[in-house]
Amino acid sequence: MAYDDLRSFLDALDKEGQLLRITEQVMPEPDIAAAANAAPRLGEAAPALLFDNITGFTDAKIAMNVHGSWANHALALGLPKETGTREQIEEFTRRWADFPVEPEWRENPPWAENTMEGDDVDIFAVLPLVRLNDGDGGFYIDKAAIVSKDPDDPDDSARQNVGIYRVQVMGKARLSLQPVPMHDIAQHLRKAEERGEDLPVAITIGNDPVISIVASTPLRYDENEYGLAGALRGAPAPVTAAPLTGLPVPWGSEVVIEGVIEGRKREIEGPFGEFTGHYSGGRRMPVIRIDKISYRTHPVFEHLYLGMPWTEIDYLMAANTCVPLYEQLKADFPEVQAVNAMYTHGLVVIVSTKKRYGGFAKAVGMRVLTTPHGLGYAATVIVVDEDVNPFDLPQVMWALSVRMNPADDLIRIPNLSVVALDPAARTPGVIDKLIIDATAPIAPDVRGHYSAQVSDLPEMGTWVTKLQQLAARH
Ligand SMILES: [Mn+2]
Repeated sequence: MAYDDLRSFLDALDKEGQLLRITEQVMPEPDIAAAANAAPRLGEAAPALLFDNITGFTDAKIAMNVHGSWANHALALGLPKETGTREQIEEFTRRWADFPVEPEWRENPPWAENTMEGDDVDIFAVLPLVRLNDGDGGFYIDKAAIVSKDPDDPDDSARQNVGIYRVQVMGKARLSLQPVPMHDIAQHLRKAEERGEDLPVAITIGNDPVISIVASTPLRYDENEYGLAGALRGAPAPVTAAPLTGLPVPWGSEVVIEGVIEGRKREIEGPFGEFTGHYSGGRRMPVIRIDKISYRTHPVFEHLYLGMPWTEIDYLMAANTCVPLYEQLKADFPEVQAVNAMYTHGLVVIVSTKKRYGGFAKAVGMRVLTTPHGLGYAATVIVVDEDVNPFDLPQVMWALSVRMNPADDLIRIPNLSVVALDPAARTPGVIDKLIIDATAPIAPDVRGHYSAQVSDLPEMGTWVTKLQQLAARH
């Protein structure tokens, strides 16, 4: 089942009992964010929230927590809502094999219904903006898919980019944006500024659920996000040309904002409560001039609460971080079995692998650091053997307990790149990275005094069944 817009997905969530319509009147602050903060506390089947009765607004609709549970993530991929975490990642991996699927160009996008341009632009008249955490420096748009082209090669669709970056509202026609240096839009902006140009952008809000997933996936620079969307949807992603910039944008968005990142200008942006569970302070960031806004009548403003994990972003960026890392590692090291990079945006990565020879696991760990994800995240890499499931944290703790000797198995590499948002770095953006080899040494790396490993008794499986039957009768 492929959803072409947010509304059809919200309807599907509703039918599945995965959407709560909050019809009682609420305050824009703090109710919207507090409810979205609360939603994931309801467990692995937490619902999306749709608010349509907000004090001070007429006809405003705000959707929160749309991807904020494993049940909703499954439905976004067209899977039954009961699908387990590991199964969702395995299915994501299977669909990756179809990547890329060329997008489908469509006419007459629903967001062409209403427009404002030039001096008439007023973002406050389109979006019911609300602040998220109580220390935020202003209104944010933090779940928009932002489209840009490589200024040196604008016709190469592989080098186009669709990404989610945090955007602060600075005025009725003015935004600021945080382009993390490891992300593709930062390369687009650098090239534009080297040419002395502005960078045209389209900021698309309220997208079909797969767009949000691909826009937050750590693809290689020359991989097209719509191509992944087609593979994940099992149908080409519907796109259309944005009216002012011609940028390829999702056909089904609620709102499309077009403008430019103004070259070589910076303004103070922040603070903002981030995925690290900490505020990032104010920093000088690029600014956007809005030239045109197109929007559906009474658009649904899709917004995302983030803070102390787990929140919606942790579900949104779990499978889509694990799978590309797995594929990129596997290309060099077919021995790699699985990758778990779902904790705090993959600042910690756990890899299970077979080994060719002594020292091999450490090489796998080093390779993680040079992937697109590793360049900005992956501060700690834990490598475990193939008999350890990296998604089973008690097993990972066992590997750390008995297969890791701090004398030989900790590799610390100084001064590597990391997102400036990582609060642990001494200098923002630079950190020492750690590879923990929690695999058992093999020849010629002969260390430790490992005797034969204790394995489950052959009769254990039969006894599991027997005990379950006895317990059921009890
Ligand atoms: Mn990209």
